[in-house]
Amino acid sequence: MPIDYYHFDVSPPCSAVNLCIAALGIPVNRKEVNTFKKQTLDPEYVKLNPQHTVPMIVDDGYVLWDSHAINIYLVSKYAKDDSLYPMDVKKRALVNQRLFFEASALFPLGCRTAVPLFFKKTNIIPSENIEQMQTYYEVVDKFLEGNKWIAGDQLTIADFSFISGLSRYQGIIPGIKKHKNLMDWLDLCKSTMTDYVAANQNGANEYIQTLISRMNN
Ligand SMILES: N[C@@H](CCC(=O)N[C@@H](CS)C(=O)NCC(=O)O)C(=O)O
Repeated sequence: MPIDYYHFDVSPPCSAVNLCIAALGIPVNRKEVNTFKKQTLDPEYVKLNPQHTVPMIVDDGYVLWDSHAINIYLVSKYAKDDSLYPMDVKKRALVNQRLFFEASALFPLGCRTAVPLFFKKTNIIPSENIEQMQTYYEVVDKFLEGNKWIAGDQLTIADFSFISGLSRYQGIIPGIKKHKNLMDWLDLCKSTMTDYVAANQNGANEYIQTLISRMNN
């Protein structure tokens, strides 16, 4: 029975899971939950996921949410090898470090910046958010110093998490272009990730266009 996959493609963490699903080539039963329409607050959804977030999966009755947890689970259960989430202790710890940075710093800043715009609470991005994001661009550029991918020399689930956010944030917060490692890695993701356009680009375009139109009003 295919996995039920609850998603909304404008959302960065859903793109992270889309990219992982595409890389693994596993069939899923896609169910859109539109966060703009607050569908995550439907009582049936909250019963499954009290945090009421997308993405979420239900795999043969097993319910799991949070993009990082989902990608770790999918790779651990369905991948042919461990390349996307290495078994080697030090390689895995590095992937985890990147994931925790994305989950605790990068994504929350993106969220604090985008959500008030999406819900028309403001039409500006505060200067401290711009400065903080630019600092993060610099940090991620350093992660990539001497590394082809976010956590070393091979593609891992850390790349899925980082590209889902950074491909969106770069469209609303300037400053990424001066970071060569980051620009090379963005190009590498675009040209090599499976189903990149459907899994990430389309959602990123809608995210950026919506926020730019909010800022112009
Ligand atoms: N850390 C979570 C973040 C999930 C999250 O915050 N999702 C947002 C969309 S980007 C959401 O579902 N918001 C709707 C709500 O909170 O009701 C993950 O990686 O999955």
